[in-house]
Amino acid sequence: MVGQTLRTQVCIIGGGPAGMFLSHVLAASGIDSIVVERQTKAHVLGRIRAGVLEHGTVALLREYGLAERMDREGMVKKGTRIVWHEKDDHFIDTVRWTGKPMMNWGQTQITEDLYAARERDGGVVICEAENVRLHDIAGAPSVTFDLAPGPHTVSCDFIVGCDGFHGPSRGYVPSDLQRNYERVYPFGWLGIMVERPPLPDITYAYHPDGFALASRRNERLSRYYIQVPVTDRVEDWSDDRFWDALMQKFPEPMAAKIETGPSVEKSIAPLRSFVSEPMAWGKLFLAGDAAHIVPPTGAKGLNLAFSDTFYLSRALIAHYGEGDDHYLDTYSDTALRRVWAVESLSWRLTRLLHAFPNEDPFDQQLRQAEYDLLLRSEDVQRALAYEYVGLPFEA
Ligand code: FAS
Ligand code: PHB
Repeated sequence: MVGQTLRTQVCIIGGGPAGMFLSHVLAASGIDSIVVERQTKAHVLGRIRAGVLEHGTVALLREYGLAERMDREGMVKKGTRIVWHEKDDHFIDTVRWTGKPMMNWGQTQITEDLYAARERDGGVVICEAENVRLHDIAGAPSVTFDLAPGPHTVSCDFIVGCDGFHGPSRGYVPSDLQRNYERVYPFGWLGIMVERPPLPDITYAYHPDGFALASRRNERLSRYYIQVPVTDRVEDWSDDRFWDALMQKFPEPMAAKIETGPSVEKSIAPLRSFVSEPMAWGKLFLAGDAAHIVPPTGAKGLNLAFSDTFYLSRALIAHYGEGDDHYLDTYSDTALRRVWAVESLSWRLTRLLHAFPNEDPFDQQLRQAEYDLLLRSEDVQRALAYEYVGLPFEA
């Protein structure tokens, strides 16, 4: 069987937002990379996931020439609203407290622009690669995979695992060194996309019967989520049942403004908090969901993938540019400091805004007390806005 042997500086496993952005940023500094993706390009671009960008992520997309469509069609947002059963709303006003806006722009659109940019710039992105294997990570690393007409090998200086939670890369960190931390939630998010105008603000709703979220993609496309038991299946939820459940979680005047319609996409995402340490071993580096997962309550998953690729690209550019390995040597610790801070925020918002089965009256009183303090303390409001807009990147 005729195989192929390719050579590059950085072999990136996974063509999601983390892998594609890293390849794009490295190319801007003249560093070669090859992206190896298991799925077809159409499959990757068909995914509907995140929709909220931190201030720092927006700045990165602008810096690397990926913002033209975002700045034309994306929606700049001053913050996110929380509505609470039988209590006043709270608006997480990131502009008031930090001077920084956020952006409502879909992960799907970002990934489309990344694939277009790699194609335009002659980037090597290999899709439909099967049986990806990593070799000799502590020495002369290489990656092998199967793709017609035969086995392929990519020899490289470094391997970056951007292959998501279910990808193989994380499994190559020696188990005696690896520490995994996990929390699996007893509920998921049932989300729909509907071709109707959205509410003016992205709005989180706390209701004793569970969490709901009203979000948007553009002026004609809205995204809604409700909390459902982790055992539920999409087929259990007709559109009518979804709208009924969503409406009763929002205060009536706001529910009356929600424009319903047939769903054009419907899916359930399980909720998980997960961190795998270290994020580097030998010549292998992990970035994005390959190393950590946050529940979507804080809208941080995609943004963490971008902060990892910011730190890792800076490190690889210093390595190839000045032969300086300080950032490479400290990448895992630096990235994990931000990961854990964001895990903490995402866990706190998930605990605050979801109804947990088996929670007792003490838990419920704590939740009410936490929200009441947010309503009356400007210091607490400022602190939440500081974390929600996106923590600054470490120098
Ligand atoms: P991805 O998972 O995006 O990319 C990994 C890539 O690696 C994939 O293309 C995969 O096909 C490829 N891969 C896997 N195994 C491979 C192998 N063996 N060989 C080669 N390639 C392989 N975040 C939010 O902020 N808001 C949300 O609403 C939200 N919703 C989400 C819904 C779902 C169902 C999921 C799973 C995540 C959601 N997230 C959300 C988080 C999401 O945005 C992720 O953080 C983001 O996709 C992370 O990007 P990557 O690290 O690039 O990983
Ligand atoms: C979304 O728009 O999909 C979205 C918004 C806020 C979140 C999670 C998802 O916290």
